[in-house]
Amino acid sequence: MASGTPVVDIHTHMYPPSYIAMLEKRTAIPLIRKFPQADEPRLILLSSELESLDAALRDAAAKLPGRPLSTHFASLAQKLHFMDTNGINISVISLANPWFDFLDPSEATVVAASVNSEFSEMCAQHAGRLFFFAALPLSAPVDAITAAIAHVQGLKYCRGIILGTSGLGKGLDDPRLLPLFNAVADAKLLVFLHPHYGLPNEVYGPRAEEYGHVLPLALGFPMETTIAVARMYMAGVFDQVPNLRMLLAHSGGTLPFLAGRIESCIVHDGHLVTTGKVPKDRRTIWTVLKEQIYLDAVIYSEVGLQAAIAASGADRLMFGTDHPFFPPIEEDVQGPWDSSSLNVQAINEALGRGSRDAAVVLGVNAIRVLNLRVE
Ligand code: 5CU
Repeated sequence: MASGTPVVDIHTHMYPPSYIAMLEKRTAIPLIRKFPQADEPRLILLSSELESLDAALRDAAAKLPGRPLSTHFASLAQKLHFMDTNGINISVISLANPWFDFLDPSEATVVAASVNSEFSEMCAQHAGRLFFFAALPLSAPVDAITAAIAHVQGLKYCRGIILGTSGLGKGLDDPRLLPLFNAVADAKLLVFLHPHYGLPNEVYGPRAEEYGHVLPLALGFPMETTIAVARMYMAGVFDQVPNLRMLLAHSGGTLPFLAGRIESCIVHDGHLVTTGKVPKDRRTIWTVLKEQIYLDAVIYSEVGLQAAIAASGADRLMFGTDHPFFPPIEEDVQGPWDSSSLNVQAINEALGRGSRDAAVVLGVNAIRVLNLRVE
């Protein structure tokens, strides 16, 4: 990393202790479960992990489900240690998936307020090094969600909202979300869009278990993000909420690569064109990418990053690590992580080590866009 360049990690998660305690009590995913054959408890989050969870509950010799719940998920000291060993000056931490999506409406509001306050207090312990994206109680009534937006807007270190793709249960093109998108935009909070639900498990085929987490994480997650944003675009959400600003996880899924195809499908859709839904002066998805969307640089290779740069511009890209997911398997987890250094390497290869553009992506953009200063 170029010396003097502030490095900001905008994609870095935690489950604070109160959230961990909640998952330990659950019997349906997301949950935390101990298995006699492993030292660390297992964190089971994804529907694609259900089959291996069932198998491990039946047979102690079966492969362990989910991922180990290491101290990296819940310990603030560990987050700071990770930052120090990976050359990261500032982190914008966020609750990891699936946020509060699974909570009963009767408890969502109270749990969200408490966890968001917990994030704020963690940031206060390391003022200037930590900021956070809050999460909303999306299963609660709309009035309660609006009140939650006002609550987090008032938290000193909050810089945005982390949001999944399910919205109020029907996706992000749901018209009921418009007042909420307006409220978030008016509060000048950036929406960090992050996947969780992936694609239906059938897509991965009957042998999916043999392939570990590769298909749901490498392909399911990015496609989920791509489809969610394409639905928002097709529904006109970006035009209806012009001051909405979104940061897309994993360099926008496949959006930079597929934007041209989306455009071509729009202008060649006879029904859309003849019913006046493709006006000549519409903002194309390319324009929305350059005006309302930021992308993280969590794509692990120069090729993907070049697509993100071409689509949104280096001034709209921000470094991230996805810590504590993707720990080293064979090296020391207390040392540098290659899931972090691969993203630094991609930035250096795409933009030139030590260049202004590399510095901008590594940290300058995040500081500017998210106002990462403590007044
Ligand atoms: O490994 C995983 O399942 C995940 C996850 O659930 N969320 C995330 O941000 N990255 C990886």
